[in-house]
Amino acid sequence: MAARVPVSRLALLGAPGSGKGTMAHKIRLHFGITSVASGELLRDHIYRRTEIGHRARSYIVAGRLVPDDFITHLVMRELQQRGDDGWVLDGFPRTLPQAHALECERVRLDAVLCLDVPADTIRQRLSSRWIHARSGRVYNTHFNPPRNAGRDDVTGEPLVQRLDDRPDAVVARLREYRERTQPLVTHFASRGLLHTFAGTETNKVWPEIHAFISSHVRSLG
Ligand code: G5P
Ligand code: MG
Repeated sequence: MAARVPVSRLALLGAPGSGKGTMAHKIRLHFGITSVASGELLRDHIYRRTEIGHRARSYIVAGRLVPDDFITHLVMRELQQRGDDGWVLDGFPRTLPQAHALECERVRLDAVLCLDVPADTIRQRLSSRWIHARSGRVYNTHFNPPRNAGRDDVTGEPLVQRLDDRPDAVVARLREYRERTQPLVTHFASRGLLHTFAGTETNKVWPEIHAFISSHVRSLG
């Protein structure tokens, strides 16, 4: 049973494959704080073949970030629907204009958790990631394999690889991260919000994040 916590507004920052989605899942299980994952929102639109999905698809396939105003609008709409509850932002903001847009809208962040994982580890993880397209459930043939190979644990439906986990798209995503997202590290550090967690194994980093959130949430009192 997940422990309920007072309002908490967190953002996860980190390269593709650094484990943002995996950590967001653990945070929900342990603290009951649900996530708003910008990539998941876009993939859901692509799956449902909406106009938004149609616009986003070519950027995602190429491993490029979608335009700032486009994703900001989508995430802000989702946050408004959540009301005053806490949340974990997974994958947003990831450019300076996106961070400024949050500030302009007076959306308060309590802390930014930055996952620092080496590029070699990331490439290995992404080449063995499989997802259930309809729900977004994530598996990894080494780390958290499905109970039946190639099948979703809940529905039994076939798993697929993400459009942007091909090696050339991964190279492009890592470049976008270096050039457009890493400046946020300095930005959030200067605001006293940045907390970095380094490591190559999620299960070894998790206890540090768990301890941080436990003490941080209490201190919000
Ligand atoms: P996303 O969806 O935000 P990325 O590229 O930021 O995508 P990604 O790939 O979803 O991030 P992650 O969530 O950080 O990675 O990592 P994860 O899925 O939890 O873990 C990766 C794999 O490693 C999984 O298979 C997991 O099981 C496994 N794993 C975890 N821990 C371990 C471990 O300890 N050991 C091992 N062996 N495996 C492990 O964005 C996608 C696209 O959407 C657009 C862009 O086009 C973007 O490229 N987009 C935006 N564009 C502009 N602005 C934004 N804010 C945007 N947000 C999304
Ligand atoms: Mg993710």
